Amino acid sequence: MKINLLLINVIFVLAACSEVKPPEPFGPLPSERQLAWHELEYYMFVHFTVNTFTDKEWGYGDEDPSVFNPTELDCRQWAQVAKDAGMKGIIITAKHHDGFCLWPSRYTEHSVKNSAWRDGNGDVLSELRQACDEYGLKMGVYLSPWDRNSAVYGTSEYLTYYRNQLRELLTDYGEISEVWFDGANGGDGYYGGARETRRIDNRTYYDWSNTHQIVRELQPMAVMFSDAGPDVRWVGNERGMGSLTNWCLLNKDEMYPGGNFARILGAGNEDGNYWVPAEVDVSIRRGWFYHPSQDSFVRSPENLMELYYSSVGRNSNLLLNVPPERRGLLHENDVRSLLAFKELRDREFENDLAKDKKASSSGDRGRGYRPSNVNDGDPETYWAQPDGVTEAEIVIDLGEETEVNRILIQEYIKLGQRVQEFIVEALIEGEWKQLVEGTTIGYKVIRKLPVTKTSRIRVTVRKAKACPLISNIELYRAPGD
Ligand code: FUL
Repeated sequence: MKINLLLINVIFVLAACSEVKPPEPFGPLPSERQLAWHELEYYMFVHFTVNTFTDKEWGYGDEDPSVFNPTELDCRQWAQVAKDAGMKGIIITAKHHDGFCLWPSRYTEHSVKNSAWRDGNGDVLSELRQACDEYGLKMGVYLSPWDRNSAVYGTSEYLTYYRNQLRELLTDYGEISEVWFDGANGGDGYYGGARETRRIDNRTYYDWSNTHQIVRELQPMAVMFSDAGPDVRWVGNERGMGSLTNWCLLNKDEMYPGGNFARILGAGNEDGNYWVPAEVDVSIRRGWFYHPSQDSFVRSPENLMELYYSSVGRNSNLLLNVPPERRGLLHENDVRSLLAFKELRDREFENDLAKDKKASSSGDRGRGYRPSNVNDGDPETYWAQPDGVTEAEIVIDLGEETEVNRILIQEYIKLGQRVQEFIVEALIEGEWKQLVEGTTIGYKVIRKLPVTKTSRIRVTVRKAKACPLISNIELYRAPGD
């Protein structure tokens, strides 16, 4: 009996020793809150304030609060549309540069409490909170650092005011998933009646590191966006263009919101020492706010599809702005386009041709890291190479001649972003033909391929910073080319 037990123990110990060691993390890693953010991929931006009623993009700060009077405001309509469009959340301009607050802030009179809407008893933020909860959406807030209404803007007193408002937003409205710190800063404004130009030093004025602490303390899972992170970075343009080479890494120590870094922000820094992935913010219309004159200039579903490829398809998240109109509803043209885009997208990625097909590779790390991990539908499993091996190829055998024209690839980013160069090839009449040459992968890339009939697709990582870890490969035949 004793001998048998001993034997069993020995077998267990031996089995444990033969377990393949997981790869070591490489370079900066995403935090838990950043990982959750990556998975959101696509969500709605809502620009709404007095500008909606004054037909402006940047309010001067001297608006009479009573102009804010949406006659049919219904945040549930926004949430319903976001949900039906496949978006995962809504980020709202709680306060834009005009200083008008969509919630009844205790620290200013320039807010909904002095508007005609709901006789001054309304609170857009709490209505949005309820709607997001009802539809299972995340909620984020944009709190403009620049405030053209505040009499104290430009002095140190303003910082206290700004932080008090931030605390209100982060305390009174449930779980906030993202806090958006805009980069536009300083210039002319009403400033409590002074009507003058006030300049601040972007670098020092806001004492950002202490402002960030407030967010960490009150909403530990919220990511903070700005030109320079700390958690999510601007992509460097408002045209919806993610960069083909896109590192989730940034040397952000020398950067600050409103600085002149657009050139760097697209690609990030290959040798960056922080994980700060890119978010693409872009509007469905020409302006950020609603203007009746733009009703017929709403992006088409096809155009939105292109935006999706140039953002989510390039290792970025897509924050698509859909501005409510004066009733306080999303305009029917925008809604139509968004929902048609959802249908297009569903058709585009309807049938993953790689799913569960035979995958084989030039080599792998061993048990637990086999090529079949790339198409098992489990984001937690990945195909990995032994330490030190930075080139690798994997072949997906489609079983029969099949038309493909899209490929989606994901790295297992929990252990760092590694791939520097990759190619995709198809086997055609016995020869490998190159379809795509790429650089970074990161959380996700989706690339269009020429329509190709083939039985095998090969993905080769040509260069990586450390052994590549690929968690997912999908293949599609999207309609058209
Ligand atoms: C910019 C602002 O000045 C625009 O009004 C808009 O809010 C955009 C998202 O960010 O910096």
